[in-house]
Amino acid sequence: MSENISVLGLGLMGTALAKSLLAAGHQVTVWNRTPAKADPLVAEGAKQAATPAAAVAASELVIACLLDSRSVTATLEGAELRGRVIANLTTSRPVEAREIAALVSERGGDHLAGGIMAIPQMIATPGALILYSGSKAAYDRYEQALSAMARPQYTGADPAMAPLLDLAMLTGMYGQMAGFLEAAALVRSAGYPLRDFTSGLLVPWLNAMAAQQPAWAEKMESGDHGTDVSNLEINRSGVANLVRAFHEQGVRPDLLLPMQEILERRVARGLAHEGLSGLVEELVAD
Ligand code: FVH
Repeated sequence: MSENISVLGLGLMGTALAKSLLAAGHQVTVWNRTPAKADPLVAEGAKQAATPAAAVAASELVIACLLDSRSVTATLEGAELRGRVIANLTTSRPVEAREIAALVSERGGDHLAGGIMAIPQMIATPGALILYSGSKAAYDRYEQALSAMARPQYTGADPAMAPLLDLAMLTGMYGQMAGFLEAAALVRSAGYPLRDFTSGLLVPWLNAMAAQQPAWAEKMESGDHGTDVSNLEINRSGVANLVRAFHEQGVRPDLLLPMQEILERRVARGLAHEGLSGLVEELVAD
């Protein structure tokens, strides 16, 4: 079914989103602070709105994909939101998502917060995922239209949930990147070909380790951090050994040191018998 959909923000991601909606046959109205960025989309059939308020007036479903939450709030200022669904796909902190949801609701609109798990080139391809949270009624009404951009997944009524899961997925990515950077620096110090190490050794190893994560997650949920794999004493000694090897190879272990500190702290509490899942308890702020 063809829908009227407005897109606010035509950066790299907003442009990809608008393109995918046009390709799926929707009537797309676009607005961007720098108007010239709309030209290629207009050539493909989009209508260009002169102001954000005009773009919001044009469609019941409005997708915002802007720099940050502040630019979303500023862009929506003065627009009539009554009867509109604002799907904000701008990367936001959980607190900001709740604030924008409240603002939209006060002005008579419905709200969905989104977390885009894709780069622009992945939009409208099978690997792309967009997490949503907030109004279930709005999600159900527009699920099919949203699926033109990426596989949609609803994560709950709390508007903060999709942004939080988005940030959690990014956290996992940066953690993996940190491990990769340290490993690459160590391997490079020995002159072994990095490409062979990465595709032949590291990636299969990381995949095997990642397969253990659901079991660790169960332990975290239950609070039972017992292990039959390797306890914290073994891991503490293993990481200390790693840090020494780094120094011996002339490589800085900077990205590994926080992990070592957390391991030491947990063991110092007398919990050396636990498995690695227990370290999650050390990350709760006082
Ligand atoms: N690009 C990516 O890979 C990702 C992946 C996952 C999620 N994001 C998030 O998407 C939001 C937009 O990112 P983007 O890549 O499209 O970013 P830019 O190409 O830099 O475009 C930014 C747009 O925001 C407009 N803008 C900036 N400041 C304001 C403002 N004060 N008022 C109104 N609009 C504003 C900017 O307009 P202009 O510079 O063209 O006039 C662009 O349309 C972002 O949350 C990512 O985290 C991207």
